[in-house]
Amino acid sequence: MGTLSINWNIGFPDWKEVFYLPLLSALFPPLAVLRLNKMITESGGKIFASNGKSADFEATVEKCREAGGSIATPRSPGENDAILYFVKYFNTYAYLGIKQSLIPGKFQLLNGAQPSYTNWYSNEPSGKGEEECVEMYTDGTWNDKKCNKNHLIVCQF
Ligand SMILES: [Ca+2]
Repeated sequence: MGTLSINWNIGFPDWKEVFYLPLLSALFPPLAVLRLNKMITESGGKIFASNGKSADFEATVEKCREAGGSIATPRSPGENDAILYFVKYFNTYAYLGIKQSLIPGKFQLLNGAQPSYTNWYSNEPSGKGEEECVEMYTDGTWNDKKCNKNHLIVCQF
């Protein structure tokens, strides 16, 4: 085995490739190149990746799960920036792993936890129950939005 590459047409690398990424990218030039090209970003030990494709919220959650990760969920300014990199690169908003709770206008992580970090655009969230998902704008701020838009798939591992 001399080379190792990720087939972005099929999906994301599986968790083993991601887990051993630092080692692998030292050993296998293609991964190092991938990293150099910033198709993968990191913050605080968390890895974020995008395949440049778009999907609605539910499909994004599913694609990320299939890839062995989960939909990107920023918990700090650094993680927000790591996701923002892709949003800017592909110039496409991305859904985040944050959703409206049972209380209209109140948002929570997909596991039900309260977000410890938020980056709402001014006067957002504004949906008053009509906008259950959260999208990231190209300046990194957040907006509550309906879940059926075609947005950039960004996953975390
Ligand atoms: Ca809104």
